Amino acid sequence: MKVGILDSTLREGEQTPGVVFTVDQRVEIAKTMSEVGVSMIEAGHPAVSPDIYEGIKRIMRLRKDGEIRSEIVGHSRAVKRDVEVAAELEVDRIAIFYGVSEIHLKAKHHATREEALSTISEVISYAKSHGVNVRFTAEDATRTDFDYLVQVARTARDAGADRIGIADTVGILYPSKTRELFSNLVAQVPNVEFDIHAHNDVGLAVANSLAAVEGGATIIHATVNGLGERVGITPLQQVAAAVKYHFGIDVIKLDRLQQVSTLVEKYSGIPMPPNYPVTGDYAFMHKAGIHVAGILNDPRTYEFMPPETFGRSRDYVIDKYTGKHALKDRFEKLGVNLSEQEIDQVLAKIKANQNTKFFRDVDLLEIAEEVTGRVLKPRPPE
Ligand code: AKG
Repeated sequence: MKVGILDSTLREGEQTPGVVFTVDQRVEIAKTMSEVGVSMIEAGHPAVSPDIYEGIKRIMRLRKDGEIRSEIVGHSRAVKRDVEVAAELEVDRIAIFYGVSEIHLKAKHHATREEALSTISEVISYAKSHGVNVRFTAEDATRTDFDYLVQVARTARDAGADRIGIADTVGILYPSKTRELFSNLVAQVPNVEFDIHAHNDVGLAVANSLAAVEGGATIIHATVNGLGERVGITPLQQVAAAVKYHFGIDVIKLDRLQQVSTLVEKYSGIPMPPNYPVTGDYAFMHKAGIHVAGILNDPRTYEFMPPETFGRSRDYVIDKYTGKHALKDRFEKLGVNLSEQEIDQVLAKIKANQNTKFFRDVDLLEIAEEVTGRVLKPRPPE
């Protein structure tokens, strides 16, 4: 099994409502994504606006100087003018997209199936004449008649595309269908590689991306924090963790995920929910007494991914769910010695305050002083 990541934070990610990256931010994100080790960076659609054009220009300078190692992809409609704009930036690859479902053919392109095939072929050949690699993306591929999709993919390959993107544009796929779709495409359209671009409308983007890889896709499109149109596409942190633990493949440096997530959270202005997988504040935080007692004995009781893999550490919450183990551990960490009986008394007070959401260390010390009648000095933090 072979798989890499295309990071589309700068293209699909900027299509999130309310998100606009500056040129400097675009360059910083691209540099960081290259350091993190993604195979490809979709750096934007340069015909859309001057700042995207300028961003790609600066990214390509770093690429030429060897500071960015990931392949740089420029996005393009199946329109010659778009291809020319991307080609003049000397990107490694131009990604040309065209909606191929009946809905897209009729409502957007006003084209017959045959007309669509000839546009696809002509524009790909035109891009190839600029000496650049080409990915063709079949937009809305997952609502496209399968036999026609095969025709589209063969046409794109024969015109010179070495990768075909299968876009689940409306997020309608389901994992078993995804696997079947990709294995059938791989069987019927040889000598080309496939990408999966999965939207997350019902939360299945990660599952569909994994299923696509099982079916033979070799590149997964992802964005940091799952940004993208509507509710976004496959989140990088989730899919990278899943590929690591289910397929045993390190697609990127997992211990840099927290840093990229925080960077993109800052530049996008889209806050990271605390209960978000891998990079949310609560991803490695435990609460119930039984859980905390378990992880204090052996973290594997309630974790299958060690937080250290992601450059993080585990923690637990103190509230009415807390048990004695957690409380003893917390006071030990604070360097405060309490007898068994004192711990029981502190715990009783915590449980009596049922509406307190988090007992901080200062709150615990205050309760402990009240219970013991002693002035307690915690060990200064390291
Ligand atoms: C979509 O259909 O949602 C896309 O953004 C496809 C574009 C591409 O992957 O090239």
